[in-house]
Amino acid sequence: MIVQDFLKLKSDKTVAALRDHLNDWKAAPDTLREAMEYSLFAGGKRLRPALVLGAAEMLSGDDSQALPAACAFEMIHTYSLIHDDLPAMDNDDMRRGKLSCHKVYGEATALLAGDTLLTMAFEVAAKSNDIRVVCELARAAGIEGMAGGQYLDLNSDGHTLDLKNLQLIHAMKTGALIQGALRSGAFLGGASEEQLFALTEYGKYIGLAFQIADDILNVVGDAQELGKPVGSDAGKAKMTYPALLGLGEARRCAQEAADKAKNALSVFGAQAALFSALADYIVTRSS
Ligand code: GRG
Repeated sequence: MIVQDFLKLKSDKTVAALRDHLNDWKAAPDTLREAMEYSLFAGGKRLRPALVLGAAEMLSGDDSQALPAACAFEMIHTYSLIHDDLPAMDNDDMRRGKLSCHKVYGEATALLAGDTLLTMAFEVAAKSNDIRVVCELARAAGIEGMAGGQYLDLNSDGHTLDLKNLQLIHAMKTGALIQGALRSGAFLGGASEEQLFALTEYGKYIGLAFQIADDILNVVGDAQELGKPVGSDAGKAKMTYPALLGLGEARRCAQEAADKAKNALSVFGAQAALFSALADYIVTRSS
């Protein structure tokens, strides 16, 4: 199966399950639900749920037990995008090719839509009946993960960072959720210690490759394909891989990270062919 087909298959499953979860909350205020659905169903690659489902399937041959965790990771990711676009953070008007949530529903509703997705993600994750998944989600999204990384990133604008600090911010802000998604899929697929370690390493390196590729796309990407304007990082004097190392070296670092990710998969042999191709897709993607 090619990577695009894999992502589409896992995306379709996740979207259907997300709709079921939202329909369960019968007493939800209409406009708040609409704002959550606006961002949740605006498209996107659904990379994090695909990692949860793909890891569980690679290990156990079945991904159905991992569907609640896949939904929970996508809910957290969508909350982060809604909050990141707010004027107090990155102040972006466009996301996934549409107006940002706060541009349509106002700041207070967008803030609450994000808060609600964050909170309800834990109810959904709990449906996996595996406390390790709930802890993994909290750690990935929390102070040593995405929220902590976002704080460091916002407070580094305009300052010169060295490569070590830039990598730390990338690992926390973007890598932690990607790694947590893989580890959750690994738990649900019954991973051995060795398999869990291998998927954790794979997650570390695809997370880095993903963020470097994101930095590069912000310089040379196509706004139409990305669904958001390009050049915004330079406009905000953000420290990124291309800003620090130049485009050529940034591309080399992205490919090096993808190669390390692929090496980490050696314990799985041919079973990991899809995840291996996914590492290459992450650095060559155009959106
Ligand atoms: C608000 C706590 C809080 C955190 C926000 C993830 C994040 C932290 C901000 C998003 C801004 C950004 C551009 C981050 C870099 C990489 C990234 C997460 C890009 C968006 O993820 P994709 O490409 O998005 O997977 P889609 O739309 O495909 O789901």
